[in-house]
Amino acid sequence: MAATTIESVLQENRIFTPAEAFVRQANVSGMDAYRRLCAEAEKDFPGFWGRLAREHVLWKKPFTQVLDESKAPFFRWFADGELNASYNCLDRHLETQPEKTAIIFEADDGKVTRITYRELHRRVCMFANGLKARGVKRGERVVIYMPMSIEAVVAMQACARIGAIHSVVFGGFSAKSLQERIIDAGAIAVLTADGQFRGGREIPLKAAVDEAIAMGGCESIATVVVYRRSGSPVAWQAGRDVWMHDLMAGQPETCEPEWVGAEHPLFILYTSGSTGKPKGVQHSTGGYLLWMILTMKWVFDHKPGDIFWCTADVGWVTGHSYVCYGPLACGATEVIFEGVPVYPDAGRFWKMIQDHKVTVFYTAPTAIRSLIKAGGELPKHYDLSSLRILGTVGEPINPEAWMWYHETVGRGRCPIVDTWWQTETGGLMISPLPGATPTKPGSATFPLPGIFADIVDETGHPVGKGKGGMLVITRPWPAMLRTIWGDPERFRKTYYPADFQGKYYLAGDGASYDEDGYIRIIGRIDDVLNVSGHRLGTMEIESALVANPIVAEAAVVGRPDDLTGEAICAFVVLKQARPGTEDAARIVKDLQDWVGREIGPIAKPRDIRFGENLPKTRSGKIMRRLLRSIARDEEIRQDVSTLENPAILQQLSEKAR
Ligand code: 7RM
Repeated sequence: MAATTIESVLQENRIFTPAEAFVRQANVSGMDAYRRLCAEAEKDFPGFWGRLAREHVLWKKPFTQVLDESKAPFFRWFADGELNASYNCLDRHLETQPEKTAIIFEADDGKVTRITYRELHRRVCMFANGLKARGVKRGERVVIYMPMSIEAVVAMQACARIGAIHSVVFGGFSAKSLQERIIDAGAIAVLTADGQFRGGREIPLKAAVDEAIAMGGCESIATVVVYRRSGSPVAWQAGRDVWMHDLMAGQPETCEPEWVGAEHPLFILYTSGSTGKPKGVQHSTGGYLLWMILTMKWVFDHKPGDIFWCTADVGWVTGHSYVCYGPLACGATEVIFEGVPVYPDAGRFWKMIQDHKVTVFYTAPTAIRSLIKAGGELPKHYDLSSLRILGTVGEPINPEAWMWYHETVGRGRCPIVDTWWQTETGGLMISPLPGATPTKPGSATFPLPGIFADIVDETGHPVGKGKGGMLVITRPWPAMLRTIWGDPERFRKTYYPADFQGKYYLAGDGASYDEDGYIRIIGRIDDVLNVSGHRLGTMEIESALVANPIVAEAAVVGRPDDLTGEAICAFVVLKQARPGTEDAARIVKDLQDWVGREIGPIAKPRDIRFGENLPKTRSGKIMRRLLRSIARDEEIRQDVSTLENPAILQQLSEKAR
């Protein structure tokens, strides 16, 4: 494990206390209420979770045991209870509020479509019946590769309804990435669309599915369901391919939910790790759903009159938890947006908040920074008075962006919840409660009730106030990942390493406590980059580069970037001679496009530099520290005495443009 005693250099003393009126109406009202919940969890851990699970989730068969630790770290929650996630998201609202709008969908071109809980339920049932007719059964894996749409939510909910395990692949990933995920999951069906619209451009999706399957190894796929979005022509394989509307036509409008055990996998979502191929993070049904409901109520202070908008794509965990499951389980009205924040202009988000009277708005720091840059004054031209809570997720938010969000978007009235969590944690973990926690810009503040987090040194000892180290979670929690699909050993080694006697969940993030015990997340401690809030393994990008026939060796590091958080820098050794300036520019472009095809456009290296070799120690280890300095155009001050080949530092410092 890397040395990780991190010194916090940032001093932030501004404190924002929630307004009295907000506190009074909040679901968790005031710090004492927060502390009471924490104390309850501390005093009787299973009692706390058992109470909440009985109060907030609808069970077909009640559970008798809350937590089974006998096979730790393979924890089991509410294991003998039975339920259905789609029933909890839809059917429970049919009696109480069938005509309430569930989703307000705004297309890229501005067209708005609303759907009620009754209608959403009907479509989910019809689609679920259609999937069953194609032989999709409980436990089977279904890959979803769809644009942001009501139909994507219908697809996910339909899988949940029949107990099939969905694995959503972000529409920005390439055919190659899609193929790898289809194979790893052993999927029998792919649900996709002809195309999607983003920023006025049409991007084909079905073509990538065809390409992925043609690459081979996907023989398990018997069905490809296609949602007609763009109307553009697509290739068709009779027997295998079916239009979504044809599949649904004539299907019964109700579908008995498949009652599953609480531990039944709800979904697999692939995420980057520091080594090897992406990990299929496997989530459960009961514990996951409970935590989505609780975090909606505690952190987003959910109320029946809210218009909730989480801008994340359903291809990421944030879109699973706070687009597909959390809001619907709470009977919320939510906004789903197909497009991008800067189209037709950088006022799009603000216009949508105004038009739909959004009350709770949840987005990523990278979006906030890009909107500041593209039009920091624009929010002033819109009526944002409906807003009452602002949230961020995905990466550390710099205090400047936090202050802008607070003042210019929230007009100083809205608490900001800076929510720290991961694909693996399922839902929010460290976050302010809007009606309780005094916030500090750039701090995710404290763990939520029932979550036991700490910051420790390499030996697992808590570092204490004013110090930095590694972020760990010291007790299991209901929404935690259960395993890595098909690789339980990798799960154990990655998240419950022997360094801490297998007792702590290692988040892979560095963090520090300030003098008041506030937690500040510093960033990854492993070889994972965070580009625009998206996790990318350096290994994945290196493997993609080396897969190119002209590349001999590659190393990838991140450098800080104002807009995207981190930018990807690649150091490449070619099989041919080191290129001159003109050749270099062409090869850079070729390699960027190559990585775009291998993984997806988000993984394209921003800078590529060429050397005859990489800086290595005598034992052959690449010295990434040095590469990081070079990537930042810093003078090299580190000790280079262990370096085998110091001359190449000069070569690598020359940037190819
Ligand atoms: C939800 C999500 C997880 C990684 C995580 C951190 C970083 C996320 C924050 C944050 C600072 C935050 N899932 N991260 N939230 N860093 N403050 N509020 O992003 O699996 O894609 O990424 O993102 O490094 O480990 S994720």
